[in-house]
Parts: sequence; C-alpha cells; structure tokens
Amino acid sequence: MSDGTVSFDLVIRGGTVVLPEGAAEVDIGVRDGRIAAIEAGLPAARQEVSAAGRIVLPGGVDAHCHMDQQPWEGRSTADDFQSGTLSALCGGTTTIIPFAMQMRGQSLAEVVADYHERARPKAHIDYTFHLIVGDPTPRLLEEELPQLIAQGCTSVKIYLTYEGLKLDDYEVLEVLNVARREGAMVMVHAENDACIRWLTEHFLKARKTQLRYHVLSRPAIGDREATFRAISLAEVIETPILICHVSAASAADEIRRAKQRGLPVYAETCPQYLFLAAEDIDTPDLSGAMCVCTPPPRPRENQAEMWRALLDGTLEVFSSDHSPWHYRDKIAEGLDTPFTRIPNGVPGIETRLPLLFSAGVNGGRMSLMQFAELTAAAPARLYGLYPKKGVIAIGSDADFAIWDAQREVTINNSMLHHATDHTPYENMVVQGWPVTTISRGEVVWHDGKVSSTPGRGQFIAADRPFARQATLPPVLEA
Ligand code: DUC
Ligand code: ZN
Repeated sequence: MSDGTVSFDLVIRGGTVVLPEGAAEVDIGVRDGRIAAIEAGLPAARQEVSAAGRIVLPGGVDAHCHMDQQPWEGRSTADDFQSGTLSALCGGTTTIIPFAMQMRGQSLAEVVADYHERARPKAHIDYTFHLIVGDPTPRLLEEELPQLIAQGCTSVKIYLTYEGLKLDDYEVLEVLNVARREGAMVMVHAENDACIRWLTEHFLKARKTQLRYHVLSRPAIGDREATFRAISLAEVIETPILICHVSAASAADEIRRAKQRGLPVYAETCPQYLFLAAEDIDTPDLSGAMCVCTPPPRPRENQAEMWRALLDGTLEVFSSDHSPWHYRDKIAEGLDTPFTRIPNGVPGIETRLPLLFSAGVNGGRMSLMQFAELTAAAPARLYGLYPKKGVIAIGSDADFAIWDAQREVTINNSMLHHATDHTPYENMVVQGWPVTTISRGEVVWHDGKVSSTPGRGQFIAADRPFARQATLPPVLEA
C-alpha cells in the first residue's frame, strides 16, 4: 500500500508493524513527516531505521497528563512542557493532551492563550489541550467555550470535587448542553465531594491524620455515586461523556451497566490503579506519600477488577495522569504531614507504556492490537485527533514507538527523564521497552539517546469528536 510516489525521507525496515487490522512484517515509508507507504521491500531512503526483531507501534497518545499547571499552596509540579514532553518521548509517547485549567474568576480564553505560550517554545512532541471549566459563567458558556472548541480544543474537563473547580449538578448540565451543541467531549473527575469533605473533617477532628486516611476519606462508594450521577446528567442531555481515571470496580460496574444500556459513556484508567494499591500508601514512614493521588489506588484485590474492565472494553483509554510533585514538596511538613497537606498526583508519563506492555502484552493478557487501541488509537479517536494521530496508516503522521519486547528493565528514577525526584514504580521489573521513538518522521529517541529539540512539538487543532447538534436536547422538546 503506498501513495503512488516512490522516494522516501525515511524507511523503517523489517519490523513487526502493528496495523489496525493486525500485525504484519512490512516496511514503512515516510515522506514529509507522514506515512506514505506500508509494504514489504520498500526501496532505500535517505534515512533507514532497522526494526528487525522489533515491534513497531503507533506512538503513544497520553490523553491525561498535567504539565506546568498552577501551583497548589505555593508548591508547583515538577514538569514544564520541556521536561514533561522529553519524559513522554523517552517512554514511546508522541502526543500529549494536558489541561488548560480555568479556576473560579478566570477567563478560560486567557488561560488557554497563556498555556500556548508555555507550550510553544518548550514542547518536544505534539499536543493539544483539554479545557478545564471551573467557572461556567454565561459568558464562558456562550462565547469562550464555543470559540475555543472551534479553535481546536474540543474536549472539556469538569470536576465534581476540589474547591475552586467543582461544579454543581446544574452547572454540569450547562456544560454538557454546550458540549452537545458543539460536538465536544466532556470528561469528568467523578468523586463525591460532600462525602470527601465530611469524612476528612471527622478524621481530622479525631486526629486521624496518617496517610491511610487519604484513602479512607475518598471511598470507592463516592466514586460510584459520582460516576452514576455524571452518567445520569449526560443521559438527560443525551450527550457523550468520558469518566476519567476510574479507580474502583464499583465505578467500573456503573460504566459497564451504562454501556450495556447503549449510552455513549467512555472511560479511562491509569497505571496507578493497575500497579499500585492502597497498601502502598499505608506505610509506617512517609514513603507512601509517593503513591498519593486522587482517586486513590484501591485495596490490592481491586487490581484484578480493573484489569477485567480494561480487557472487556468497559475502559477504553489508558492514560498516565502524570502529575509530578517533588517528594520533598509532598512531605513538606515533615513526619507529621497530615494526609490533607500532601499534594495529589504521581509521575508516570514515561512508565505508562512499558508497565502496560510488560504486564498486558508480555503477560499474555492482551494482544498488540489491544495495546495500540488503549494507548493510542482510542484516545486519538475520542479526542478528535484520529487518524492524524494514534494509528499506523497511509496519510497519518509518522509517529512511532519501536519496541524491544524482550528487554528487561528495572525501573528506577535515575533512568527517567521527568524532573521529579521519585517514581512510585521504583524497582519494578518490566519486560519490553521503547528503544526508538519517531515523531513526524524525526527520530527523537534512539538507543538511550535523545535527538530532539524543545519547541519542535506542534499544537494540533483537534477535530470535534462528535457531530454538532443543531437542536435542543430532546428532553426540552416535550
Ligand atoms: N488527580 C487528578 O485528578 N489529577 C492530578 C493528580 C491527581 O491525583
Ligand atoms: Zn489528572
């Protein structure tokens, strides 16, 4: 299969290439940053990359990662667009979707303009932005949001918890209504806010401040309720939604049930819910703070249920939720740091793909096609980037990760390229690692060496993932 012309800038030769229809022993010809041919025996090109004995996968699309976000109580996450995208590409990811975050009182258009300035000179790989709506004023809903969606930021994230960000149900309906009209995706952070606040207050009053109360103050039942509520509100408006970072079997059950009823409900999980557990937070020292994130990892036996949900199609996206605080900032208040004072989030943009490849593909749980779907094609499709991103096909951007499926690696922080001082996956052994990453036809990572420059990454204006709805939600037609 080729586009008819014969000369190539780059040929990736002799690999097992993971195409949507299956894996095949073919070469890939690249011209002008795009895939121009996929067939065996392509002629020599200006640049050749041997993939003999290797697996060629679409470059990863990480649809949930936090870069250069606003500080929390004077503390900032470690990665800006430079270190964060470097870490991403060294882990086989070629596209990211971080968050332009509007808090109460801010103009989202100004936030997005500022975020472009932060990303443009620094990003190594391509990106688009999700829009976090924290203040759905009439002006935001009627002017800013439609304009930003038209400019290529076609997904909106909303929170059901967190001061300064959380929306009430009325506001959620308002956002869903605009998203329906504009054909945008709405992604939801679904935890029950009142439950978290009530439990937290009671634990603090009883001086129960240790790490384990981070998990106990955010029970899975709260996620189940918030997930069900978000699904219900989207059902009223008749518009799709995606539930972010599903952590618990009970929330996954609600999503499965909604899908069985034919609702356009999508969902994501992250490495921390397959590879970390509540027990990793409940440590006698403060090291468990490295695993503190929201929603929290659940008791270890929950991991099997998350795998089941990932493999049976309940969860279609696997993202990192990379949110890299320095450990020193996590435990800034010393040994007595109460759980409420630990910033939430774990780093994971570079380890996302190797962890899943090792336990999923090499562990015999999933095929290479499923891996490509979860880590690249599905997020690209759901966020309006497909087929430019997320797939190896003629005309798509030439974004690849070439994997040595046998390579055994013991993860430690010193080998990673993020700017934070720890990884929660320290000393985990994985089999399979991306040894070469190619972004728009440029080799940016090969055999342990980076050959990329900050600022080469481009903003991608995403398409609308869904058709625009000219009519009112059907519930209003009664
Ligand atoms: N949870 C989130 O939802 N985002 C960033 C970090 C975290 O723990
Ligand atoms: Zn997040």
